[in-house]
Amino acid sequence: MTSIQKQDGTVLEAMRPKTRRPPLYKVLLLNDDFTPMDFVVVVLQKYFSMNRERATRIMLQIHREGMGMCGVFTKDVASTKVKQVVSYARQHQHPLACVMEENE
Ligand code: TYC
Repeated sequence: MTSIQKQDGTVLEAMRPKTRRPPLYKVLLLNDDFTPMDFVVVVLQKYFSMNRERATRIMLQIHREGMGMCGVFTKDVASTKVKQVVSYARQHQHPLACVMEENE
């Protein structure tokens, strides 16, 4: 933070702004043995606006590595996406897990 040294030796320090940017949240999909690959690709396209190529790449990365990031959002948006994805997966009887975590 900028500080100003006055002639009498006093130092004026600017105060830290009292507002902080709200934390952002990663939305993650977890791998499992039962959800079909095609279904995960559809989820990534439908809820995370990915084209088919990118969705396929992310799905395969989750399949190989156990989890993967779908995007970074504000808390409300992340929480809505998690609910929508889980609800859509359950409607189709798939165990797909979707979680959010603070983006440190
Ligand atoms: N592992 C699943 C299969 O082999 C595919 C899959 C990918 C499932 C990503 C979940 O988040 C996931 N059918």
